[in-house]
Amino acid sequence: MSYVKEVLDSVIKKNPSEAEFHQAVTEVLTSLELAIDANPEYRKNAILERLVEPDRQIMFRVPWIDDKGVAHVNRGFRVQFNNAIGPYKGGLRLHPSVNLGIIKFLGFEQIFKNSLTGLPIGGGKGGSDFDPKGKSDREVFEFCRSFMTELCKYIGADVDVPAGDIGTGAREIGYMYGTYKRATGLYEGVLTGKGLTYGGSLARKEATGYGLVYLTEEMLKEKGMSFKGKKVVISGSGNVAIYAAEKAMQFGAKVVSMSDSTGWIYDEQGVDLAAIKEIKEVKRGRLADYKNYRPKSEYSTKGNVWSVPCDIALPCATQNEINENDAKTLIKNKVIAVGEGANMPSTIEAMNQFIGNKVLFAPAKAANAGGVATSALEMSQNSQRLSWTFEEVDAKLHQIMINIYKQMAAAAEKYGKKDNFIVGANIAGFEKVADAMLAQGIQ
Ligand code: NDP
Ligand code: 2IT
Repeated sequence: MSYVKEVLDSVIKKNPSEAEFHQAVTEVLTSLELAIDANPEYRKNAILERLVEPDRQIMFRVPWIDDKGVAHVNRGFRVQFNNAIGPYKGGLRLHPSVNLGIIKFLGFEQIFKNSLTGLPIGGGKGGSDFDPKGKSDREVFEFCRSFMTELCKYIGADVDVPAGDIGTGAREIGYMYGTYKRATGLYEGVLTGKGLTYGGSLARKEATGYGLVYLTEEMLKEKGMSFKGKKVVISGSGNVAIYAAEKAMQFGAKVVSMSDSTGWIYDEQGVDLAAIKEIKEVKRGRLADYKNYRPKSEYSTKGNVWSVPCDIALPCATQNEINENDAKTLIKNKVIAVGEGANMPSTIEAMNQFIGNKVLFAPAKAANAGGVATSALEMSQNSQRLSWTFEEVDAKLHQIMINIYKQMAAAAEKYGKKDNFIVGANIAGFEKVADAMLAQGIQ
């Protein structure tokens, strides 16, 4: 049996009922086979067995009291996956669907993504099944304070540095930072995505979406194309989606569709991003309200945005939001490029459709790495006790995304898989981590 197959079988056997983790490991390991076979040291040193087993998985009780005085208990997670190249780094997801398998898939992906940034950050992820939707600020504060009261024992600026993800934005990071500072007495860069008045970095809010468009633009450029004049469809209307839309528009594209977890909009004129920001960022409302801003737009709760004909598709909501049929629909409608803003938004079958039909496909761990890369830039600024300008950070982010494109394109070509950026990104991310693990001995 091949080494990869052996490890995959063992992951599935040892971690039953972690479907998303199985999917992420299957996707990565199968695409690493060429690099693994080329270097017998990996097997001899159990590199894959060590990569798929987190350094540690922390699970804890998060009790909090709502506005009516009723007590609730959520489950908190932090999976510290791999710190071969730097302190654990990765976001905190707050969503009712969160479970150990989801946090492990995200933490596993984060190892390779963080390696691709070229910056010294290891892989980790955390979160809770708490649902911030419909909660008051006070309730969110109560939850965040309780969550960090326990989490603060396991993290630190040189140990593990969490950040935002679905459901965790500047408000939650602020409450958590305050609790960490109070509990430990330390004023340090233990979280990223902080507010600008207490150590946050300019351009972090925009970074994931902007980075996604920078990398997708690079991929198009290589084929003599660009965003200019293209029709773009984006899923989600959260942090990643909004700033992907903003940069795509700055690059001359027209964004015609966006969505949230209840429905999606179609606006033939191109979406009014100021309206979307007001609905989602200020009012924390629903996209159904968009019609009040643009009466001629359409809103639907049936089907999804992938039925809208487009040149470029940017999934920016959540995992497995593009299945094989969605991919076929996009291909039938002549999509040119897909850039993954969310983590693992395409199923393995959907990815195979894109690659098999020569759609330019930028996989998540490369395409959305701009967020964590800029988090690492925030860590650098915190360590230096300096703040860089928006332009400085944005220029560094742009260069990092160009470098990621070059790395994944070169690795794909080196292994005879030109333009297969799934293979390219996985191998390029893997090699650096594996070499660091080999150098540090069996740990
Ligand atoms: P937000 O919470 O800001 O926004 C998430 C958006 O996706 C919302 O519009 C939300 O709808 C929608 N959504 C979330 N879950 C579901 C679901 N189960 N079904 C349908 N729609 C859903 O999160 P982010 O923008 O930060 O994250 C989006 C994706 O990008 C995630 O996959 C995340 O892991 C990934 N990512 C985020 C980074 C970051 O820096 N924030 C960095 C790299 C990747 P609604 O408004 O109804 O809740
Ligand atoms: O998935 C991701 O890369 C993130 N949610 C951002 C992580 C970070 O540490 O900025």
